[in-house]
Amino acid sequence: MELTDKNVIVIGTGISGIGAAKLLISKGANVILYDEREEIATERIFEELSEYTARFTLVTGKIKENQLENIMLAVFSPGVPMDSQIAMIIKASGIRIWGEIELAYQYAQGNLLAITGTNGKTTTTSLLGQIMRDNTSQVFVVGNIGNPYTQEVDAMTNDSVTVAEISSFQLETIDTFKPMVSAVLNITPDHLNRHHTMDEYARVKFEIARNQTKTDFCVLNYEDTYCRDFSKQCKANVIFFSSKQKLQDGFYLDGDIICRCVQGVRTTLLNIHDMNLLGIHNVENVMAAIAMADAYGVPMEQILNTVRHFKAVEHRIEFVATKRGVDYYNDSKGTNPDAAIRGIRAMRKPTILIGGGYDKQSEYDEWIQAFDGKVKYLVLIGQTREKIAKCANMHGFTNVILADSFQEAMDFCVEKAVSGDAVLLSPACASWGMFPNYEVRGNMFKEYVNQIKE
Ligand code: UMA
Repeated sequence: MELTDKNVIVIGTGISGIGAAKLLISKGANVILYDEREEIATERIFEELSEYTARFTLVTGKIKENQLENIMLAVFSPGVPMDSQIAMIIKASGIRIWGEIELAYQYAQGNLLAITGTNGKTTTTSLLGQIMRDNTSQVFVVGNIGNPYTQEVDAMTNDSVTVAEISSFQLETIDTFKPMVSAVLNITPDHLNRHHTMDEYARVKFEIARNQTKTDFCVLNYEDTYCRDFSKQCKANVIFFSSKQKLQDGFYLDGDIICRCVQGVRTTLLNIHDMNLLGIHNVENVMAAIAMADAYGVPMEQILNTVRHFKAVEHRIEFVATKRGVDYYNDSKGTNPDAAIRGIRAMRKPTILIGGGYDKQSEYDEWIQAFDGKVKYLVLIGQTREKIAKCANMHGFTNVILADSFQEAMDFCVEKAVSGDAVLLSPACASWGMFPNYEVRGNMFKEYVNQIKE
C-alpha cells in the first residue's frame, strides 16, 4: 500500500502503537496517534517520537467524527478489542483496519516463522530464535514477546529470518500475514473476556495458518484436540509433535528420549535430561522448536546443540534466590490457570503461592485441584482475589489470605515461610490493573526477594 502523504490513525500508544507510528512515518504517512485513555504519559510518546514531531498528532479520549475524515488506514494495537467503541466507530466509517502485525508483515522482508498457543509461546520463540541465531547472521525475534514486529522491519533484508511470537489478540487483525513455518502449541482457556467462547478463541489462534499453502509448514500438538481437529483443514504441511505417544509421522517423546519419525525413518534426537528446561510442557516446547527449525532446514546437529545449552526464560518458573532457607520462584508469566498449573506442578517443596490479578473470566477449579497438598497458603491479590478465594473454599482449601497490595502479600510470605519451603509467584491472572505488564510484576517480586536479609 502506498502511504506517502496518506493519513493513518494508530490506535493505542503502547509499544506497538509507537512501533507502528515510526514505521508508518518512515513510509511517508501522516499519523494520528490515538489513545482512549486521557491520562497517558505524553512525555514518553513525544520523547520516543522526538525526531518526527511534525509528522504525527496525538489525540486522546473520545474521538470526534471529523478527526476520522480522509483517513485511509487504521492500525490497531493488540490490546484494543475489535468490539471496543473505537473499533466500532472505525468500522462504521469504512476505514481499512490492520493490526500492528499486519502492518509489519506488509513491509517485512526475509523468511518468517511464527508461534502461537496459550502457553509456551515465549519459551518456544526464544529457543527457536536462538537456534536461528546460531545458524544464520540476521535474526529478529519479535511480537508478543515484547519487541514489536514493526520496530524491526526497516532493518530486515531478503536474507533475514524473523521468529515471531503471536498472540490471539494480534491474530484478530491480520490480513495477508503468512509465515513459512507456523506452530500452534496448545489451546486451553484464556482471554475469554475478549474472545467470549473457546471456539472463537481457537478459531482466532488458527488464523496463524490461514494464508499458508502447501509449500509451508504448520507444527501442531497431537495431544490437543483443537489442534488435531484443525489439522484436517490446514492447507500447509502439518507436522505433529506428541509428549504422550509414538507418532508414525512427527516428533515424539519415547521414555526420556525425543525422537523424530519422518517417512518411516525413526531417529533418536535427544535425552531430555541433557537439556536445562524442566517439565513436560517444556519438552513439548522444545519439540515444537525442533520441528520448526527442521522444517526450515537447519541441520539437526546444530539444532540439538542449541537446545542442549538453552536456559529457561525470565519470569517462567524462574528460580530467583534462596533466602533464610526458602526458595523463591518467579512465575509471573503464569497469567492464566493452565500456565499456573504448570508452575505449581513444578514445585517439589511445601509452597506459599501468590495468585490473583486482572479478571479474564477464567475458572480456577483445575488450578486449585493441582495444588496436590503442596500449597501451605494461597495469598491472593488484585481484582480476582474474592473469586479465587471462593473457588478455593469450594474445593476445601481454606488457607487463603487476601492481601490489599503486592507488598502486603510479600510481607506475609516472608513472615510465614520457614526453611525448606518455597514461595512461588504464579498468579493464574494477568497483571493489568496492578502493574503495566507481567514483566514489571516479576521484576518487583525479584527486587523484593533480593532485598530480604539473611
Ligand atoms: N488502549 C486503548 N483502548 C483499549 C485498550 C488499550 O486505547 O481498548 C490503549 C491503552 O490505553 C494503552 C495502549 O492501548 O496506552 C496499550 O496497547 P496494548 O495493550 O496493545 O499494549 P502494547 O504496549 O502495545 O503491548 C502489546 C501487547 N499487549 C497486549 O496484547 C495487551 C504485548 O503483549 C506485546 O508484547 C507488545 O504489544 C508487542 O507486540 C503483552 C501481553 O500481555 C506481553 N500479551 C497478552 C498475553 O501474552 O497474554 C496477549
